[in-house]
Amino acid sequence: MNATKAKPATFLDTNFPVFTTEPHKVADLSAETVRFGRKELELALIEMPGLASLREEYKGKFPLKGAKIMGSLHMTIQTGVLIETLVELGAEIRWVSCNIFSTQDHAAAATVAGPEGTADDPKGVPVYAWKGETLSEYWWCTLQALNWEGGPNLILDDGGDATLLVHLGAEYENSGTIPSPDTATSDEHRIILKTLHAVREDKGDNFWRPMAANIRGVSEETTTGVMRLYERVEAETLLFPAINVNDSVTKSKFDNIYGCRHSLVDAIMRATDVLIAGKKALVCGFGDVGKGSIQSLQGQSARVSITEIDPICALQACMLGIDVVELDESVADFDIFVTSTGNKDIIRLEHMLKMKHNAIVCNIGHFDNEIDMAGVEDLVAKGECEKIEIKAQVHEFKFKNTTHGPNGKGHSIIVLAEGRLVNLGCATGHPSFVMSASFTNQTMAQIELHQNAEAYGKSVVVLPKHLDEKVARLHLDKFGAKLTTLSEDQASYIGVPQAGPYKGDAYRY
Ligand code: NAD
Ligand code: 3DD
Repeated sequence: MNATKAKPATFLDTNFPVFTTEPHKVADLSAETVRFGRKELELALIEMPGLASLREEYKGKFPLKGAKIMGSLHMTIQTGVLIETLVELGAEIRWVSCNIFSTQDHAAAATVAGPEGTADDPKGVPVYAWKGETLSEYWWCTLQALNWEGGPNLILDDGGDATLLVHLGAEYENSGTIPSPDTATSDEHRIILKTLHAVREDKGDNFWRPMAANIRGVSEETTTGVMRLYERVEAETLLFPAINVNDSVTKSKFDNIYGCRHSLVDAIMRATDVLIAGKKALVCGFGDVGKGSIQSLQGQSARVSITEIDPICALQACMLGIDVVELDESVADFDIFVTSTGNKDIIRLEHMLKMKHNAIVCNIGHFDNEIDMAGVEDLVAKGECEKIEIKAQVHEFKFKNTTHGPNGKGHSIIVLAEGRLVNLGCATGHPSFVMSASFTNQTMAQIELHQNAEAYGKSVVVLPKHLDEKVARLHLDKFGAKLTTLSEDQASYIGVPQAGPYKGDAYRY
């Protein structure tokens, strides 16, 4: 009698093998979806002069030859242009999205097909991403992109999830134990621990340390990911050098501000079709993203207020005629709520219970812990609130025990993208031109790490200012901007090199 062949282990509740042999996994690799994606990649490149210029500058030189880059960054059309720029510069790539709702499926398909391939004969890069992943599928995708013959030697991260998985994996292998999923502090934390247990069962207890040792560095895209890196420097647990791309001026003072100015109301309108003009809108946090979000809402003539903890940012708001309010006291006054703090527990259940009927609630920060989604989902589980899907990433939460809704019954709130970043969950994120500046910094950071990672030790650094100014220069022609030339005499008068950098490191743009 044949011994029954042991069924390969499946990964958590996904029914996927823990490690797949599939070269990619996307929602739809049909010819039409690939065509649509390829066309949008072509159009996007024209709007991404920084990346186009780097492709030209490094044509035939392959500065990233030998680089094996694992990318965890929203799989959008703009990211597709970044990926194909890195490939043109010589890199090998494996890619996932850094959010369960942010993938644009046609971008994923077109990136798998590649410029020389087709839906039937894909010649692009391995992408494991689709819009609407479950959390288990999300971490499965991250694991597949890291699982590479000989391992990746660079990471390009947005929010730090890929960096986190490698660090936790190596840490627990060193300590000899992986905490039980029962000790988890959230659903996502539980899934991460289960991921690490599944890997150990499948690959033993020396899978992550060799991978971590092979990784020469990471470039981090966003504020929250950078915060996590500095926490590791503080705790002396950072395993490899990191370049903080977010704090390039041509990233955070453009993407975080003008990108959100463009994409916040785009998302609210696509999700709800609500008139924003005249409505009272509250933005929690008045940093770069908060400033862009306020401008976005003001562009639609909303009446805007902010909350802040930082007196300097609060004073900036006052100077712009924006009210600075305290959420607990004013929650019932607003029609639209946007969190942009990079912090957690900003809008809590007690706030939701006091909100106007059909108030719109969304987050544009990186993670979904700014809004207490776990708290409101818990109320749904208890039967005290009904969750109604209006359409994908748009839900009505109908409270049963409040009395200020229609006919004195329970009120509702409309939550977008389930509390995840709304501009990528309910729209397509920032426009190509803005992402061009961010991704030109990313490409420069990857080249710097590939060429000089060991020079940085286990630290977090920012790209030098002359590269920041180079990124800005690469984007001026598109606007027909004409720079003034600084004379030698003027340069010495203000004490800067004639060719720049034109500002000191302490300068605040
Ligand atoms: P930032 O540090 O410049 O701004 C955050 C602001 O929130 C700060 O001014 C801080 O004082 C304030 N804040 C913190 N805790 C608060 C609280 N409890 N109440 C009120 N205000 C509080 O950061 P940023 O660059 O604006 O990024 C904010 C978030 O947005 C981060 O998670 C970042 O990763 C993310 N981000 C998202 C996008 C996007 O496209 N969705 C783009 C860039 C950055
Ligand atoms: N982000 C916003 N729009 C994006 C797009 N179209 N493609 C990729 C990523 C995009 C998020 C970025 O702003 C990222 O830099 C961040 O979160 O800071």
